[in-house]
Amino acid sequence: MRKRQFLKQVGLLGTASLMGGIDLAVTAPKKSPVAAFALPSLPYGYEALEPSIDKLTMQVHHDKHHQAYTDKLNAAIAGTKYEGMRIEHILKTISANESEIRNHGGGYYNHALFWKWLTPNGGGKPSGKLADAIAAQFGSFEAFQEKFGEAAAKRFGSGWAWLVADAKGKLFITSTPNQDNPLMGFAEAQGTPILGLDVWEHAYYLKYQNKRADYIAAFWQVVNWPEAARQYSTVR
Ligand code: MN3
Repeated sequence: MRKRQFLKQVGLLGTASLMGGIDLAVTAPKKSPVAAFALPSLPYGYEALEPSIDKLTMQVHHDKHHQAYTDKLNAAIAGTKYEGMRIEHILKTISANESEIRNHGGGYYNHALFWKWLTPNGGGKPSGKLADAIAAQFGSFEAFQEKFGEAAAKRFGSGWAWLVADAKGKLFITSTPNQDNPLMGFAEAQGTPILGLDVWEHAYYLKYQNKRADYIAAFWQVVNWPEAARQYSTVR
């Protein structure tokens, strides 16, 4: 491995000298520290999603749970081939038995998306291409909501419900256990997450206790449809 890296560096130096006039002492690759993943800040206040999602849940969920996933992901990739890789690439690359990165990398990524999929001015229905695709695939927005809610309600134990787009932009609904997501090659179905709902008890237990169905109903009041549409626009 060391030797391959060395040859790679020699190769880079060779290219640089061919480009002409570049000071090799300056362009020679340096061993610089790789930036670790950082906890993304919430795009709104902890209390902003009240009464759908309560302040204390948001505080603990973001500051404690998401922070822990972030820290443990950084610890798991330190010194490995994954260091410096984009998170999407890491999740697409790992195998099912790389459980530290699977759990904490999934947790880091899923929550980073989740905060953006919620907004105090949310709710309603999507518009534009995403609305058309939902109607084409599920018959109506209401039929989609029902099917998505069912996936969220039926996920046994901890996990996520997802609206996903395949490479051709075709939508489907799936759910994953724990912190898995549809980027992972070993997930039941692969694609780009367009909307996701965290159904771990830590996401709703303080306010809703065992009533996951009430939490799912409240989720629709704070969904950030423009963000889901933006995510969908990256697919095709
Ligand atoms: Mn969570």
